[in-house]
Amino acid sequence: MIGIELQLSSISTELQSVVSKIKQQKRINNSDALILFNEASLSLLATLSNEIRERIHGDTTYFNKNIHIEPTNICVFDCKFCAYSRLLSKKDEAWEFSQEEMIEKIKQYEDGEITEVHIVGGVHPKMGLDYFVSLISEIKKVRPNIHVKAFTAVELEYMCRKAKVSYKEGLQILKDAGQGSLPGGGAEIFDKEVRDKICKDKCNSEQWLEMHEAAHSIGMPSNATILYGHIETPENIIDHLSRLRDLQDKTGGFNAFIPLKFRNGNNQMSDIKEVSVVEDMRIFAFSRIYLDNFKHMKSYWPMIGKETSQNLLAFGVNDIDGTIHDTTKIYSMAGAEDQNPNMNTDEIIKLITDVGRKAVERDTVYNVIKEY
Ligand code: V47
Ligand code: SF4
Repeated sequence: MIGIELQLSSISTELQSVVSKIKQQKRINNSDALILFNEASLSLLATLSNEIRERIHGDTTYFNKNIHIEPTNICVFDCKFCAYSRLLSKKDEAWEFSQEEMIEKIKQYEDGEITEVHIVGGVHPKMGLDYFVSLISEIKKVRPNIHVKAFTAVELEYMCRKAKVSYKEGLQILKDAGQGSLPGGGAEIFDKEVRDKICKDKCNSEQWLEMHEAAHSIGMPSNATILYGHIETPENIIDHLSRLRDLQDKTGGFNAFIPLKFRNGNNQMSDIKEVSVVEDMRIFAFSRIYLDNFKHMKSYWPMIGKETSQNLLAFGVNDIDGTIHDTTKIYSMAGAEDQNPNMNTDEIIKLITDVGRKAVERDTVYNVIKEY
């Protein structure tokens, strides 16, 4: 308390009134948010976001036991930040797993050893709705209890368009096959001008939001992301969070928000310098404060790093995703430090408890599996 009073004495009256709103648990509007974003010190953002985190979760920090399956890196789209996709013409660096190979990957883990499979990949012109319905059904046959969190809104929009079904119909077909939820990728930045510069050809912002609304309407929860640290402005970030907060007010279907730091390796935006860890901390804390109707704030460690994820536990984060078992290439190909992302349960628990937090294993939808 003394800390925040000292901080308040040296800030503008505009920022003081924003802080006072936050302290009274009142919603901040977009002009308040801009003042907070531009004027608040890192320590003020830390104090405010940590208070919110501790009010909702105490010291609890969630993780899960999961693997990723990336069916292919062949993609019909050409996002400028993507280090991972290969067009059909550059076949030498492309991969395309068969269903049998993907099922074999899952069978490597005993029933219960992992609770979630996260499936996201390139948008392959020949892998459509039927293909993925069959994949999910086969997964559920061999591991009936596993939660399938699959396909970004970008992949889903393409699948539904090709199959000539509405978003709701397509999602219902996938749900009936056993899909449990949607990951948050593909959101990038909703502002049209920026989106057109970094990923013009894939699903637009309105379609991304409609897809998630359709999922929520049939009882499939989802996550949301933002791709930050490239050409976006503070106004673009606030606009992005504002559209997510509005949809969450309407549906309540988002579980977690995951800020994704732009990594500049091997892509068409490599000339843009990556932002500092201080900037990471500011974005996470700011998002925790602004998104007052999101319960969970996740730091995805394969992308941002283990140490930064640990530090972010003091900046609003209450979830650090899962064990991963070296099953994703999206970030290592874009220059993330960890070329073989893998953490065993003991390492994850140590990462959390070393900074005085409590480690709790969860399933995908935040049911508690084990407290440590
Ligand atoms: O949409 C691609 C991002 C996302 C880069 O919901 C990049 O639990 C930074 O959606 N630098 C896909 N980011 C990953 C994703 C995800 C990951 C972990 C957990 C969850 C979840 C979702 O990866 C893409 C894009 O925003 N991405 N390239 C890059 N160079
Ligand atoms: Fe394709 Fe996804 Fe890469 Fe965009 S980010 S090019 S949609 S794999």
